[in-house]
Amino acid sequence: MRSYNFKIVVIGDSGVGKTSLINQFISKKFDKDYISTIGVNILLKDIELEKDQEKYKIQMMFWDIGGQEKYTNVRHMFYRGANGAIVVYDLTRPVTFNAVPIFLKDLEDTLQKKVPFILLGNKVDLSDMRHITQEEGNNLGETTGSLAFFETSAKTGEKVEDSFRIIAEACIKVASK
Ligand code: G3D
Ligand code: MG
Repeated sequence: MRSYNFKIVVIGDSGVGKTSLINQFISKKFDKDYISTIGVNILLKDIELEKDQEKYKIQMMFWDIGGQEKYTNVRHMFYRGANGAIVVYDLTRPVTFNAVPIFLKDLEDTLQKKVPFILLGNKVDLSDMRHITQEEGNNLGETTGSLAFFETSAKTGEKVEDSFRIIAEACIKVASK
């Protein structure tokens, strides 16, 4: 069985549900002191995947930025060494949708390369408050080059597992090239 460690950064405006999505998906949490000093949470989850008749053991390390996004040097440190990204907006708040290309540009400018990412429109359970249609989300996913687009709910868990597995598979693809 082949083993990999992947660093996945979770980005998007404040309040879109980044922390809630990771909490919905993960099993372990670590290094609280480190976290509070730099405003970053690092959370681990081990998963097993089978792809092209090969088994993989993957440690996914999710980096969740706290309230320090406004500091350029914190952001740069946060992004460094990322294997993949999960970009999140809140489908009830257009301002968070419009921020997606800005987050992606910042990530790619910092890393000086493209990394695989998925786009999530979160809070799909709040259907009465929706402001961004699924089609708009899909289109944004296509124009930005995301591997996949999902509408998720960190509250009900809808599509959370599916989307996190896709980013793991994409990282394997890149790593085994
Ligand atoms: P962030 O880490 O991106 O800043 P959080 O976002 O995970 O802290 O979530 C911000 C708020 O949105 C939280 O509410 C959280 O419970 C809520 N939230 C996150 N995801 C969902 C979702 O899918 N559906 C609904 N209904 N709410 C969600 P509070 O009230 O604690 O600020
Ligand atoms: Mg958070």
